[in-house]
Amino acid sequence: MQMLNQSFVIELVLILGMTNIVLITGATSGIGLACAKKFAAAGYQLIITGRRKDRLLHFQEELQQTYAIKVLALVFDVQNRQAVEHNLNNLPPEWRAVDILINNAGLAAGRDSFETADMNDWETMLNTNVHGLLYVTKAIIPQMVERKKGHIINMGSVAGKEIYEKGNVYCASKFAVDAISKAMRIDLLKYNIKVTAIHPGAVETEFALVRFKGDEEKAASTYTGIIPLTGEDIADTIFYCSQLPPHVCINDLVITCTQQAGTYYFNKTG
Ligand code: NDP
Ligand code: 8X3
Repeated sequence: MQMLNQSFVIELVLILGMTNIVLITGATSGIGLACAKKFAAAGYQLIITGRRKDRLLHFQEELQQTYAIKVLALVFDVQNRQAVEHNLNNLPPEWRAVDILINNAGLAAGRDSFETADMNDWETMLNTNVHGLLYVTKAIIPQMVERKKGHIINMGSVAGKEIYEKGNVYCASKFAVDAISKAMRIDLLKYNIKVTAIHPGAVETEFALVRFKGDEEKAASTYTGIIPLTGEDIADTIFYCSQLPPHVCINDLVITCTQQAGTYYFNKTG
């Protein structure tokens, strides 16, 4: 019965042409994938992106089948400016009016002291978390500016609020996301565009596995003794921010699990 109601509402929304489009970068796992499912369940049309083509196409199919929505899957590396511009400046006409942009694609590479950290890791983090976010946003905002409508949701981190030992350039990249979000909010104010920055603490996704380059033991130790946030917790929070009335914009939101305070303090009691 509940499914029937949901399908009916989605059908009605489609017939009335009320469907909104949400673009989620980094939707092949973790927070991005959880966001894709959350917005799909609410009847949104989705543009999902990522580098891992097989996964992206698998989730495109799954989301379309499960939620009876349209999903456009775009495979590109956000670090590659030409690839970002090629994909996003050539969206099919019916996909151009993106209402919500979730700048989620990102990563930490390594957790090393400043003097021993790998320069390639630093470049990867800055190119992905900062440059990638800028390339994607610049490609999407012209139609938001024109329509005087839109919501940009940037994925920051508690690491963008406080520095921790061996966090160095990952923290710097998320401090940049924090600053860029504030700058966007000010500059885009005249166009009625909402900008929200979300800053999670520890979320159990593939994040730690990527950070520790496939070392499962190290990755698992990130969450030892705590019940971390899940991708779904963050997706619920983002969805809430996106559903507020037109005159309300959450600017900046820090969210941790109950056993974490800031970047450094944990109550690791299991
Ligand atoms: P995951 O590793 O599970 O997901 C990261 C996503 O980003 C994947 O879909 C990956 O797709 C995509 N991605 C990474 N690099 C690129 C790239 N160069 N081009 C395109 N897509 C890319 O981690 P999370 O879900 O946890 O991370 C999502 C965001 O949340 C990141 O910005 C992260 O910094 C932030 N965050 C995470 C926290 C955590 O504790 N997990 C806490 C605070 C913030 P693919 O590999 O297919 O390209
Ligand atoms: C991820 C959270 O604390 O590992 O952004 O940097 S932390």
